[in-house]
Amino acid sequence: FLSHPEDLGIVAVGFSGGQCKPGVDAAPSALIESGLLSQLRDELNYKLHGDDTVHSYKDLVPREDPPFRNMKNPKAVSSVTERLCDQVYAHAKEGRMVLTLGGDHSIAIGTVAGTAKAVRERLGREMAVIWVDAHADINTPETSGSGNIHGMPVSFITGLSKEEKPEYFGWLKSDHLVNVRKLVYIGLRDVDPGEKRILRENGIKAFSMFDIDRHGIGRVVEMALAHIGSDTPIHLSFDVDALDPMWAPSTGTPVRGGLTLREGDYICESVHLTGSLVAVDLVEVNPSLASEVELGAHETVRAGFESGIPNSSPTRKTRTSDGEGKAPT
Ligand code: Z70
Ligand code: MN
Ligand code: MN
Ligand code: MN
Repeated sequence: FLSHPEDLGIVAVGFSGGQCKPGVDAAPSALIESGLLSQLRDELNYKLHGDDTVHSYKDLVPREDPPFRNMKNPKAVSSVTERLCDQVYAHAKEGRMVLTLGGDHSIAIGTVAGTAKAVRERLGREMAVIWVDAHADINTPETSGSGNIHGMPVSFITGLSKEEKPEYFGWLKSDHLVNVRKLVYIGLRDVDPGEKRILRENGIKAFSMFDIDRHGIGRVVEMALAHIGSDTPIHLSFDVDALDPMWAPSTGTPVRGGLTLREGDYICESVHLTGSLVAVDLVEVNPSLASEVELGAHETVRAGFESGIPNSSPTRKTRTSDGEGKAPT
């Protein structure tokens, strides 16, 4: 689906307003300082587009931003994701894969909206989303107990949450949205009661840690891809808290009993191998939240680094002599 498989659009989002803990806005710089972009450029031979600067979107964050329908920082998150949607759309419209470095998971409202719209326009088809996370992030403003928008992005991008007012996500139109039948979760283990009801009532496909224990990661990814259907563009939204805190302790809401580093890598590698991957988000890395695990922040950045790169799959290395990447089959 990519007209330029060797080109990669990079968007670095230093934004943390979708939740309450500072520090997740520092993740893009930490990932870049640890060498993520230079590895993509120099070792994996991607041509990077977009600047190396981290966007803070300070101009979009209003001084006064009282809760609206129970959402915290609603205007800030709405206007940042609206801008981000345009940035991601601009890359995707050119036929590039897009890698977005978050930031908390609320930013996926913008990234998914941007790719969904570009995929509709370029390819005339609906996109699928694979959401790798300990959490379902599908609360509506009304079911959310916390009011944190990083627990709600999936409800907005599927149209389960709706709002007319443009300053409160009313900018989301039907061409930004993803069908609930094209959504699949991997890694769930901390889902709110209201979210369980939403998943059940909408028949949303979800592979929890229980399913991974039962079937193994290989079979789970196979079933997830079968659910999406072949020949469907895929947006992979990867919350680093899907990984077990042993591998990724520096995140706002660590939940024990998660994916091993290899299982996380395996998901990314397998999805990339399909040749249908059009965008990746890497979110919720919080370098400032160290833990009792030695070098927690450093390890989390490294883990995010490994899982965030659409790399190490054989297709990346399949190149023709003139340097053009061959479309994966
Ligand atoms: C809870 C909520 C969440 C990440 C926590 C938690 C959501 N379901 N997501 N950490 N990454 O507040 O809605
Ligand atoms: Mn090209
Ligand atoms: Mn999440
Ligand atoms: Mn999460």
